[in-house]
Amino acid sequence: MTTSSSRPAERFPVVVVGAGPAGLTVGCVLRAAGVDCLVLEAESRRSVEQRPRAGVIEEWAVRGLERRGLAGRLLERAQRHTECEFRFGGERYRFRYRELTGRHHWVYPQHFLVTDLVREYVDVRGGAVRFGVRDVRLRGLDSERPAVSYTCAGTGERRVVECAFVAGCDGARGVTRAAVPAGRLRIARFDYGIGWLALLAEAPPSASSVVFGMHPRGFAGHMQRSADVTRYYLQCPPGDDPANWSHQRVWDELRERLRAADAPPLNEGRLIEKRVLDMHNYVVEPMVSGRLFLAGDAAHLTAPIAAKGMNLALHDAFLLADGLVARLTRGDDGVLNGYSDRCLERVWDYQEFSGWLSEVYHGTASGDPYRAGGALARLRRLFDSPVAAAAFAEQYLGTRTGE
Ligand code: RFL
Repeated sequence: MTTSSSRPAERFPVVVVGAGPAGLTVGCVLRAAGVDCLVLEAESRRSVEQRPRAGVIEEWAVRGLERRGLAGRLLERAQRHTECEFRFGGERYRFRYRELTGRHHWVYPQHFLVTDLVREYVDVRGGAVRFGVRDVRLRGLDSERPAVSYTCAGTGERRVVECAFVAGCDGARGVTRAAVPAGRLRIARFDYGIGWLALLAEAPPSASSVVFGMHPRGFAGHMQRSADVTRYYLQCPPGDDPANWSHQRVWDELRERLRAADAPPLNEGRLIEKRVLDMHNYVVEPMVSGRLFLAGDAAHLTAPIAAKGMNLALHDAFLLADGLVARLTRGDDGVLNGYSDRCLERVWDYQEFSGWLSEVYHGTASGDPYRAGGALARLRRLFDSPVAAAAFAEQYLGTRTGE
């Protein structure tokens, strides 16, 4: 590889690009198995530890983290959720999935998990990481010794790392996927044509569970994050400007769309995050090219409609890390060979569920009476058909397949 670096190339068996939930989990598992790796992250440690995003973690994912010694603080601090609530037609309908299945959800803010994983990888397991890197480039992915180069934060020096495998865990806007030669990957995309105003309010939760509000003005969601921070969503036009949503307008819309008989009033608070997310999905197939293995949002995006993205990132990370450990410590290629197919099975299952749920959330406000009628039929079925309720619970909780 040609480079302006005067230093000789470093060597690590694995280079992980991206210190999100996927990359850090891979790094922690490799370190525990005695496999050296280098994590390259574009942002600072402080920035990744403070980036609020997901909150809902499925039970199997927490068990997977626990088995790998990564769930200690999560189990101490996360909330256990046993039901969710749908509001439509001015009424409240509680869906008690714990009673139906014996299973629950965990709620733990993603940046708490990332903070725990950074601490475990760097401070406890002594893993190597470079924060603030720029211009990461991949070469030789089809050879036995790929190389990753990057520019160091601060010094601006260009460095090269040779490795046996690259884990592309750099999220939806990363660079690893783009390093694959044209024509190797198929990217399936779906755009819902819907926006969500994602809000974080400095206010205690206003209900004891997740609440989904289906209203002719648009979907609204309420999700606990911690004792004094609550996430809310408001359906809005895609590409809408958050500046169009004043404090007053946000709270008026939330109150209207989440209004229901006997519902407690919303706890209003300062809005500490306000951004518009355009709801779209993609799936990259296969998730492997040569010595590059994609994981998490780098390989597939699921709009936060069904709260599945981080769960999928963890599922990929468990399989990828186990596969790399088997290959690098025992010469066993079995898990790595099946990696893409096994991940994609769960990815497509969750993608399909997101589409189904999107129609439930957004059909009422579509302006199309046919879609609105169908959405209402789906909702009613959840509460008057035990078979439909069981099927929904299975997909909502992600319990169909194990880790
Ligand atoms: P991440 O978390 O995006 O991490 C990727 C990391 O790579 C870094 N990076 C680079 N590093 C080096 N060089 C480059 N060129 C780089 N480019 C990027 C980034 O800085 C970052 O640190 O991907 P990962 O690990 O795959 O994890 C995916 C999850 O973050 C994502 O799926 C979830 O946040 C989605 N999601 C939810 N998922 C759930 O399972 N449950 C939820 O409740 C849930 N809620 C949400 C969500 C996503 C949201 N947003 C913001 C889209 C709520 C929201 C609002």
